[in-house]
Amino acid sequence: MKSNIGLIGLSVMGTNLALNMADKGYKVSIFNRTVSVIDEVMNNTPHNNFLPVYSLRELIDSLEKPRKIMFMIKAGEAVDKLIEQLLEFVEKDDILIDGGNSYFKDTIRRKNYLAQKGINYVGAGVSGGEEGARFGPAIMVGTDENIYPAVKNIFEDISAKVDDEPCCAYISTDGAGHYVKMVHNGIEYADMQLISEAYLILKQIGKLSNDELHEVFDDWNKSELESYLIEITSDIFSVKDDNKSYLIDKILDVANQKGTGKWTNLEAIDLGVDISTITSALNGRFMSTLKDEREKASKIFKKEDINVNIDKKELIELVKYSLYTSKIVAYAQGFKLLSKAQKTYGWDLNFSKIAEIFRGGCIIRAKFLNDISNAFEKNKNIENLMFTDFFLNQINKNISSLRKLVSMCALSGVSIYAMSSALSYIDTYSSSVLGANLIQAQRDYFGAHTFERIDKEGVFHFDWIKSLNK
Ligand code: NBP
Repeated sequence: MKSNIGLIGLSVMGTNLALNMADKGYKVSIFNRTVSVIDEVMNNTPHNNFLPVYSLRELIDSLEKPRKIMFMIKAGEAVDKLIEQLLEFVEKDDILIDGGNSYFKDTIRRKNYLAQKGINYVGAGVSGGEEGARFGPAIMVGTDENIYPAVKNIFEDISAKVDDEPCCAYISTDGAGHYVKMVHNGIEYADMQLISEAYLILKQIGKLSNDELHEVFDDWNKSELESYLIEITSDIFSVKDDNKSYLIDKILDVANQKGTGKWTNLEAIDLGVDISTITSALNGRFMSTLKDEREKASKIFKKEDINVNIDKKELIELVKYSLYTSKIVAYAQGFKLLSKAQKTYGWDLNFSKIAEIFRGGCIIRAKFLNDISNAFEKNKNIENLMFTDFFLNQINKNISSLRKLVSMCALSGVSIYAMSSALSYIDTYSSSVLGANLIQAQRDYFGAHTFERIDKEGVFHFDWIKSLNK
């Protein structure tokens, strides 16, 4: 009996995805460039539905046609190299599936390259890390619509389920799946940064103990903030190390990053979309790595005493609703970027469906995504998530909390990069007047860049210097 699918790349993600597929009854040919890894997998995590193969030739011969070959390998050059090697063996109508975190423009390029050779290409964004891969990731699929049915069943079967619905969807053509995964990762950065700011405020201003923080986050996880990240945050505050000290207090205050957050931000700059709360999260990570400089600066820069007179309960409520409001902004920015991308790259994106599949398997899975999905379902062509009735109400209800908290942090010198940028975004987005008329005037003054007027159609230039007799 031939295998249903081949899986190349038996590192963490590949091995777990292969096990997930095998559990669901698919026969999987497994292969890895360093072939000793194949034996390690067969020894450590054997499965009756695994067929170990030790060369690409053997892999090709083991698969039913049209062949489906998925790779879970390091993104970048490795994928191009592997595609070149596979081209020696694959036949017309075979389907190559890249499940790694590939850059979406690479996926578009590879799709077009392979299309010339009659080979089908799928760019699948797979979210959820090791556990997701093993027990149910969210899968965002970019490919030609007529190719999707060939991978739909297997992807739906292995994906996470929420209310029996698979967290897997056809997104649009070529790089759309990897794009949505990239934006998902950007939102994940913002979510984590906002939560860490909530922690910082409660710790520095509210002087909450780890036990109290555990309780607060546990409570929040029973509210509109219910999410995987809030849940694990609550857990984290309760964990002690071997010396019976809280582990969180022993962890260095530095957070690195791997690159997908950077791609989201570069892309937003390319498309001219403000995703400042997501950008703040990336900047927050950059700044965190300057630990020595920050230590030095903290001793020489003047700061007010963090001694705010506020009731603990009141502070917790302020932080809760500020976190919630800022989170709305981060998601609104992510979806705004998707909206611009669909126009730029010719995709047809279903925002409601995208929010729906984020509800399971993903690190950003949250109750809140139901509200996003419903909001977009009712308002398919809305310009901004913040315009939808539900979120508009939430923002108007909670903006004063965010305003009060940001002011309090500004006065006491607590760093809240992302929350303050969320407030600025709302204020900028809801300002009919921004002062950009002055920027037009300045540009025309020094560079004759011209300007538009509110009282006449057309483009104008004014001789500012001459009129001033300078
Ligand atoms: P890695 O990203 O660490 O990649 C290791 C795998 O790539 C190994 O199997 C390695 O084979 C293979 N590989 C390399 Br490196 N160069 C190759 C080449 N030229 N030809 C063939 N194979 C090559 O593995 P991972 O962490 O399991 O992630 C796999 C993919 O999934 C990545 O794109 C990653 O970004 C993405 N992803 C990861 C996570 C996560 O939580 N880790 C989550 C979501 C998505 P070797 O054994 O011979 O070196």
